[in-house]
Amino acid sequence: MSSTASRTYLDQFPAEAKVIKAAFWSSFMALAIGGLLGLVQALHRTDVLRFIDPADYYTVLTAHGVLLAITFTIFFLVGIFTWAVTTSLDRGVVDIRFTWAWYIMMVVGTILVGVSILGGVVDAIPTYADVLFTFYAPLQAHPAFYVGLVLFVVGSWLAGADWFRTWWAWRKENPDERIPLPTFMALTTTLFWYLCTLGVALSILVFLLPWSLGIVDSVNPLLTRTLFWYFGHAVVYFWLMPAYMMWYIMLPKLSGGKLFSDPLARVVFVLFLLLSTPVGIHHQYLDPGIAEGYKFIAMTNTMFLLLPSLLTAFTVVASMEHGARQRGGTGYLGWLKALPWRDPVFTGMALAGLMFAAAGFSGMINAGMNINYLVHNSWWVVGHFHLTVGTAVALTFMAAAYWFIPQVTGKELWSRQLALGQVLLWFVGMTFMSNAMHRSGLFGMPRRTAEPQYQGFNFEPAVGTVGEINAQVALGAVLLTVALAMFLLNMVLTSFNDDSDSLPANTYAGTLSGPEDSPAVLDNLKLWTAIAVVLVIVGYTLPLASIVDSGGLFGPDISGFQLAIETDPALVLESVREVMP
Ligand code: HAS
Ligand code: CU
Repeated sequence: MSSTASRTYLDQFPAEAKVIKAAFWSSFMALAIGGLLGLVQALHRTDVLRFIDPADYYTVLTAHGVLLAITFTIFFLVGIFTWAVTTSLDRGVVDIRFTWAWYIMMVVGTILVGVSILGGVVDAIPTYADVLFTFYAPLQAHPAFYVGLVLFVVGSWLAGADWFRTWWAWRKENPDERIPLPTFMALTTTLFWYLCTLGVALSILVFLLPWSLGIVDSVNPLLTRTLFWYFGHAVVYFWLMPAYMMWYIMLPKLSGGKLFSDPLARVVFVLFLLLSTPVGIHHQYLDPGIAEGYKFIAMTNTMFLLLPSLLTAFTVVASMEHGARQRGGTGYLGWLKALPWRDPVFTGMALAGLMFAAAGFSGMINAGMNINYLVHNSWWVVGHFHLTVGTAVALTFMAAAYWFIPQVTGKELWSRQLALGQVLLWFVGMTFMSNAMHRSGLFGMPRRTAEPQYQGFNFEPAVGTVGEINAQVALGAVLLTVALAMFLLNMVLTSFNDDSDSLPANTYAGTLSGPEDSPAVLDNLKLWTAIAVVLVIVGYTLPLASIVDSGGLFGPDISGFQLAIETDPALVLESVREVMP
């Protein structure tokens, strides 16, 4: 075995490394399929290449959204949080069989969900789930879809329990020590995940699943929507927190320095625990049936929630600057040149951070109640989340994988050049695609439609044309797909690589200001959880009560929307005439 200094994660924790590797590969498989479907949609929508039936568009869109936003992200998360907890506590999980159990549960859930969606295009499979990744009523899926989601989420709950158990075991042996930062990050994230998934669990188990099984006749659509968004905003930070963790504990080291402030990082994660959930109504500014006052409260909370990200921008960039100056960088901005731009792990994460700065601005615009009316349900929103989850998160994960896969397999990365080209190409592709999507939203191009043709209208964007927007989106999508293929190729070839000479050691960044500089109360997880619960009660009790009061717990008698979409114009016209004679 190699010396302590150059030990990889595989050397230290061979059993855990196997589970983490499995989680990463599950994540990559979702990325491969989900990503390819993204290309299919983009080319269809922009009218560049059409081979799917427009009626199947929503099956493809659902698979794209679920596989990327839920499967790819969360499998990667459980992998790196398991790494973070075991590495920073320097001890293995309590019982590796338990670890495999939750992983397998998540896999079974994913397969059920995937097959349910596939039923939408394969006649031999009797399921359907064209409900998009936001799966609220009145769209209805086959029961198998909801059961799969439940298994997946319960699997993630058990993963969280696994991290807590490991920490409790460590605490017994180290009663007086501060929680190491990576573990602190994993635990606070897990706590808000428990809190927010209660909403989606309630929505599925009490309403959507019984409704799809025919046990109840109807549901209150606004109630299931509100419960979804109670979860649906916090889930975006569930995706983001592992990326933030990488920016805090890897980027400073890769830059050649140390994390500027451990206490500030703790404050940030505490703020996410407190504020991630009571803001979900900012996705419902246009929903009738929720009073403006509650929307205003959600907006105010959202604006407070910008703070932890702004603090992150400060701390992470300050750490990078510190690193660059250690490497001989000088000047106000000249230090940027001293950063290790040839390292794909660094460059991928730095570019992801840079794009997140832009994503933050579009998020602030979304969050403004009045300006949201302009962009809601337009392609702008799709541009926003391709910068956030599609780049800040996805690009960070891919860059991190260039470091992690060698750690958990003991094999050297196959090609650093290919990796560097890959992260750059992702950045360029996303610049084209997301910028065009944002702009198109400003002149009203809708999201979630296969047929956004404008021949019948006199359409006048302030800058450019519909054709130019479409061309940029299609070009961006093609570049992203090439980047995705480059990533997967590198991962596969790394797995078959026989070289293991220069593997990086399993470490993370030290700190300039450590936990001893922060008050011990920051580590009081019970206190922060209690406050988070109170904030949720304050933010949600009244809106939920009034939704139930006016729409009923199981709603007025509303049946699910038809899942087959009519594409024959004559029949569409006829059905419109029925409603509006
Ligand atoms: Fe969002 C819609 C508001 C962040 C994801 N968002 C969405 C949807 C998704 C999503 C998926 O208020 C669509 C859902 C659907 O299908 O309908 N979002 C926000 C706000 C933030 C925000 C205020 N969103 C995210 C993140 C996501 C995500 C993170 C995924 C991971 N979003 C909204 C709203 C809507 C919405 C409304 C509803 C819109 C509608 O009408 O439907 C904030 O958290 C953003 C804060 C970020 C910042 C940026 C800080 C900058 C940093 C960069 C540092 C730089 C570095 C690199 C490290 C303030 C941290 C330096 C490099 C060098 C070289 C020096
Ligand atoms: Cu949100």
